[in-house]
Amino acid sequence: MRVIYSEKHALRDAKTELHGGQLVPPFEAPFRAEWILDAVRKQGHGEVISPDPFDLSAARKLHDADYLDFMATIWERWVAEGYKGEAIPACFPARRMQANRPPRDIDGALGYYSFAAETAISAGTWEAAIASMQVAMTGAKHVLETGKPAFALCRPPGHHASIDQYGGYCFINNAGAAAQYWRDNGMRKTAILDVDFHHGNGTQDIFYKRGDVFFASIHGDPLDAFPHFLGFADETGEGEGEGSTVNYPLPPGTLYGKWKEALKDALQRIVDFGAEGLIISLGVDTFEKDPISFFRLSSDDFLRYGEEIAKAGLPTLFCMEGGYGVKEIGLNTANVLTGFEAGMKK
Ligand code: Q9C
Ligand code: ZN
Repeated sequence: MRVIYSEKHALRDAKTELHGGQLVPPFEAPFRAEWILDAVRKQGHGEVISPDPFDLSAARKLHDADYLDFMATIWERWVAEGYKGEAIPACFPARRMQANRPPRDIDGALGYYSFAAETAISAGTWEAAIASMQVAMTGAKHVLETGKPAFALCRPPGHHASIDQYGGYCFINNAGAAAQYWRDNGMRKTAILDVDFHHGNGTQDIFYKRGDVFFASIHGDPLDAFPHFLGFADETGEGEGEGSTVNYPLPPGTLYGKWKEALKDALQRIVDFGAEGLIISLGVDTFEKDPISFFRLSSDDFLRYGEEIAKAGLPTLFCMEGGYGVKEIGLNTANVLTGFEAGMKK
């Protein structure tokens, strides 16, 4: 399978993540992309290309202009402010406060344009986020032109990035940019299936009122897992998007058997919707040994579900999302791609 990768991912190298009351080395770190690239090469997905230099015009259809301006300038503003650490928000527009006036003050702006505090912004973060979006869009282009699958090795990930907020290690919605690319280049209906352990709150937010991009997510029940405040089964879309969002929140300890039922249901819904292409938000943090998640998929389960996805018979782009800590993130990611290719031949 064609792989798209950019060395610029390494520019996203924050030193801190707010975790358990401490500033720890981030779970979302450069080694992830290197381990994944090694493993996909090892399984023969060796045709690795660099991304095309796409500009932000697709991203502008997903994210608000003021959010993108904020992201482009926050690090230099933070440095100019004289702060010593990385940029972390500490004050948010919470219940019964007003969330309609972007603050002039930098600490206020950080809280306004984020929904969580674990993700520290550092030098190079924005450049890496743009490269990651280009990786996704280049994958989308490849799939559209050839009809063949591709793996966009995106880093930083994207599925938590909403219309106007970053968080959960995400800044630009890469899968969303890929879907937008398909829509802008002739595909009438597309679908994003999010199999990352965490709910794709950003992707859902972006497409919630749109009828052209179906969104399905299988994830840890928000009552038990990040991002906590979105991803419930009663969220089904709004307006033209009514009926084109579906969530499968699942409990702690979920094994492949139950997870696969959700996957099959989601794929059926996507086929019934009439999607002409499928984007997989591929997080491998569903793995039993993931350090921050609570599903119990084994490495072989990733092979199996890759095969299931192929049965939908759609032109497919895989966009990397989460998966942390353990060496198996590479194996598990490569297994999905290998399983998919095996499924295509059946
Ligand atoms: N400090 C993705 O998988 N909070 N993002 C976790 C550990 C944030 C996950 C708690 C998790 C974000 C793309
Ligand atoms: Zn995740």
